[in-house]
Amino acid sequence: MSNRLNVKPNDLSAFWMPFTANRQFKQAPRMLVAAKDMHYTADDGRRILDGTAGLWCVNAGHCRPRITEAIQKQVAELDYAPAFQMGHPIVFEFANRLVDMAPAGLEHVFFTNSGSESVETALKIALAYHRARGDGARFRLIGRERGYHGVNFGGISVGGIVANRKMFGTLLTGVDHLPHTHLPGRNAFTRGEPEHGAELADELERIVALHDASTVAAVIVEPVAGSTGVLIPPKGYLKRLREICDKHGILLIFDEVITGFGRLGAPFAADYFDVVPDIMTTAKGVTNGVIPMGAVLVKKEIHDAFMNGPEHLIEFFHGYTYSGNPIASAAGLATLETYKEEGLLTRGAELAPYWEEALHSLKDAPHVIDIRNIGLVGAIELEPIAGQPTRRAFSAFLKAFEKGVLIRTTGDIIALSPPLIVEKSHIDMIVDCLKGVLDEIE
Ligand code: PXG
Repeated sequence: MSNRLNVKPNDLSAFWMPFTANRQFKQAPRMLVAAKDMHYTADDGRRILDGTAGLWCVNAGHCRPRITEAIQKQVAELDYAPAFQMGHPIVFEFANRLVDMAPAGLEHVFFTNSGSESVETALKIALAYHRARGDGARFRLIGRERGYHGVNFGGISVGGIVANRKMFGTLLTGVDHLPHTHLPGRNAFTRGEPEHGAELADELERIVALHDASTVAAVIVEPVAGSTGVLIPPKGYLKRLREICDKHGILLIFDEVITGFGRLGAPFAADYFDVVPDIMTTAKGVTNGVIPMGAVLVKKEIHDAFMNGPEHLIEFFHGYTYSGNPIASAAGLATLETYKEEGLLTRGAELAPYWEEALHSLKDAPHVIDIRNIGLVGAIELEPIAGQPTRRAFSAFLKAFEKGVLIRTTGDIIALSPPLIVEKSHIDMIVDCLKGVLDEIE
């Protein structure tokens, strides 16, 4: 148990917290000091049930011995090795294991340190690929409204979350956006994939016609949009995007930072929806969230297009000091072993019906205007308080924490994504807690 229990920091002002209401937090801090399996421990000793796998990343649950031990062993043996012009065996092994489990055709891995960096890397690979083939007029990138692709400039440019974009100037040029797929009027309270909206993929044809296909490099989407509040693709939507991209020679990038590593009950969303992208971005669950790491998986043809010219020359001018660092690679290998040994990459499929039933039991609770679910992801959308958007869901978040459950909220949407080791009894606790929360909040 942590020796930090009951030790209070004496000043909270220096740390500028990310994506946080800093002033509110610092008046009434919510501190986590330890974690094990499905639970956190708060600094007052309370056990908090983790309804969000940290931030959608701790898929195997917390402080899993195999992962902890692998990190401890690696840090004592080879702590760091340069990633440029040098290698170490474990990163090659990890890349092989990732390729083994990835959808067929994705045969090469570029390592990063986060989802945001994976996105930047994927966009740069897409642009450079076309140029390497002598098709450098393809410079446009198409994202989607309400998309979240991290917080770096490429990611916020193709992303579609207004608050994440509006403060930051002109962003990347040559970007356009598909419409989002949220159709509450037609799809509210759908279980799993919505019936309506596949035709929204055809908007890609309109965008391509506007700019001419010869200028479009890639389309990037989250197969299931997570951060914006869990928008599940309408039936057939992703297949149509794939067809349109193929027709016009446009690369399709799936941002699987959230959906990767079992979240939907299949290893990747690409498996779940049976649509293979040309490039797939991952992070979070790749190391169970324990050590920062991202991995971009790439089709062989794309990788091979770079492998020409004199052999002493660098083929792709991109990389990070910590790309594939030994400790992250060791954590990643141990994570994949844990997933495999415990069947976690498909466990979500077994639990999904129970999860769905439990979530939808909240249909008649106060303030609820929509419930959505897929795999082990869920969202409960609340009617906003008039004139005060986000306030109701934030109250729900605070109240749930008081009651011992960690949830996430975005706008007025509660998003849920428990570790994949979740038991039915935990699901019941999450839903019972939310019932109480919704009854009590304004
Ligand atoms: N792409 C997607 C699809 C994501 O969900 C990123 C990229 C960026 O990853 P990094 O590692 O740079 O943060 C993400 C991250 C939430 C939440 O509660 C979601 C994310 C991060 C933090 C919170 O919705 N997604």
